[in-house]
Amino acid sequence: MQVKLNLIVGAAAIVLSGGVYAQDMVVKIGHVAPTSGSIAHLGKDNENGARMAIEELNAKGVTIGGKKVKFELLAEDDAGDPKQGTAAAQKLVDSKVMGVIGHLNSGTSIPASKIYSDAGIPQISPSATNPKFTRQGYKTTFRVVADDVHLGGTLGRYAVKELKGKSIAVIDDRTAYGQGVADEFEKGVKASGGKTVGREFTSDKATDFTAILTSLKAKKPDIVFFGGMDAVAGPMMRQMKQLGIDAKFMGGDGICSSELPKLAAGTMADGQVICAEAGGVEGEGKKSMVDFNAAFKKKFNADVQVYAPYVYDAVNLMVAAMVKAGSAEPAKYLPELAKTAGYKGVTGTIAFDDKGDIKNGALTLYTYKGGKRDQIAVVR
Ligand code: ABU
Repeated sequence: MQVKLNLIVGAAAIVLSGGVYAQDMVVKIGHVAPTSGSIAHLGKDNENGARMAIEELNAKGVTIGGKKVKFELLAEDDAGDPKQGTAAAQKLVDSKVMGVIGHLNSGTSIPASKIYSDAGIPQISPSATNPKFTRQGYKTTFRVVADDVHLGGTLGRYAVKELKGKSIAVIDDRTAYGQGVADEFEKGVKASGGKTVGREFTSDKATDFTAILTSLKAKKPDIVFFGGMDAVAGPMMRQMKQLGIDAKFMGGDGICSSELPKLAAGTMADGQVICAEAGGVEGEGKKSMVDFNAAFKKKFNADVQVYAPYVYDAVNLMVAAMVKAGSAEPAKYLPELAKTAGYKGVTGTIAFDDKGDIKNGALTLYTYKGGKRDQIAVVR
């Protein structure tokens, strides 16, 4: 049985039993990602990154404006669906969160950003890469990863200049992310003097790609680029193998997860896949990421998928802005958040530009060997 002991010290009542002192301030931070559906493994990865940050902050003890703070994580599932995304955003606004980390998808982050902007609540996405997210003129919208212009363009150039692709096919899932990154990839291919031989599309819920793959097979692609997520990419690779399409498989950050080899069910050859995470660390910065990955594995008994460390940094830099401002009130700490520069996170040094985008964001190119991600290079 919990025994409560109330002490009167001056004017402040202190409750010793529950770990929350009466003079503490509770600060709610929202997190939104799809923790149900086909990319729930990615949503849970993001949510765990937020959980880890919040638990560490509470264990360490943070004081804002002279008050000891207890952070509470309000985690919502938007299932990667734009309508559920706006409903989750409204729920968090109504719950009086002081800031939001998320959403995971561009297709949910973009419509939700209007709701947060109208409510004056800062939102940092750790993974939504569609450029529109930060180009709507909202002062509340931030992103700690590079965008699809950088991601798709770099992969397009890589396909032509490094992989020497001569016959490049492109597929996208018609989402804000998938279509956007595929468009940027095509631009990158063409700007490098390369050629695309076909463009097909599917959906983020499709499981049968026979028709589009059969159509592309006739064009003898040496590279297939897919704009979409790993849950679709895995079965697509399986069907490519069944149809005898012997091509490199490329994609953006949406396919670049630890889970992809499992989703491809043994059909992925070493070095066949090239993808890019929309961030990365080099040199001395690597240690912090390696340490984070080890701590995450120990805590959750799971490998980082892609973006847990970026979520972790997003929570911490939001709190750093609150501490600097001496207030967790959105209107008070938002100017400090916008001024973020030289913030040393586990994902590198973070500074925001005037749109709320990361300045000089990095990309990490990966392939897979022996069923594990294998880093090729960090590029800017
Ligand atoms: N950036 C890949 C996954 C999230 C998204 O932008 O939809």
